[in-house]
Amino acid sequence: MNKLLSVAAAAAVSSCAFGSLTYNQNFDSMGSTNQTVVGSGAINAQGVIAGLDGLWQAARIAGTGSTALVATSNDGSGNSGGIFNYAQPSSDPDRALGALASNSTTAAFGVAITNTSGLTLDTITITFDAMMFRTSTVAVNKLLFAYGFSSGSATATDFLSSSGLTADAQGDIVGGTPVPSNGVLNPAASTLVSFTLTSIVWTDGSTLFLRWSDFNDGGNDAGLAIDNFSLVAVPTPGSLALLGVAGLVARRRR
Ligand SMILES: [Ca+2]
Ligand SMILES: [Ca+2]
Ligand SMILES: [Ca+2]
Repeated sequence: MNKLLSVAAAAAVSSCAFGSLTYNQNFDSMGSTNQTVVGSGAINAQGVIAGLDGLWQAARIAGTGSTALVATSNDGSGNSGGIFNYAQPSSDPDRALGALASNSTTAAFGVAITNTSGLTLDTITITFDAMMFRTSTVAVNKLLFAYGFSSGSATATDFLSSSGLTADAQGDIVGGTPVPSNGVLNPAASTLVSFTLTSIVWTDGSTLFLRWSDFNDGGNDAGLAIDNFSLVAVPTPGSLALLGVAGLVARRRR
């Protein structure tokens, strides 16, 4: 089978339509139970978040604690630092992946997606819901977004801490206005974020890393989260032209 025509079968998780790569995650497979992050605990030690597709990881990037992270099922009432399996109420099947920072635990989470399309991908559109389940007292909190590739300085084991990733505020998860007496935000706030990265060189076989890093702000921190994540990547116009020629040749040979 022609490699260019085989992309649809290339990935179970990242479905590849003809000439593009699509990946979606709604986090609902976590259910309403806590999810382990085996291997995390020490600063910058990454672990895979259980209950998802194996592509999402989390790490403690700052803080005095050393116990392994747990994606804790919660509605925003929790004020201990860590990562969270959020829903409102906490038994609701519509889950979101979140974080809240403290002195003991400031976390980052992210996803590693490998290009199995057979093409160099050039333009990436990312869409998600930026959510807040718990308000902050003093500062507008953010989960800072950055991206990078396995062909750069980031590896699969350090992309949550690598300085080689490129920060881009378009992908930040930004919380709402602080309130003097903070707590659960019910219903959770949700803002649609959508942006496009252009002039990307995501070569076939290399991995795209996306991360969101928390920060221990002054006062009590917000519980921020991501849901309904979608990524669509398309090849360079040159690749598309080649694809068109290849398709034409394939048809003529029949
Ligand atoms: Ca969800
Ligand atoms: Ca914070
Ligand atoms: Ca704080």
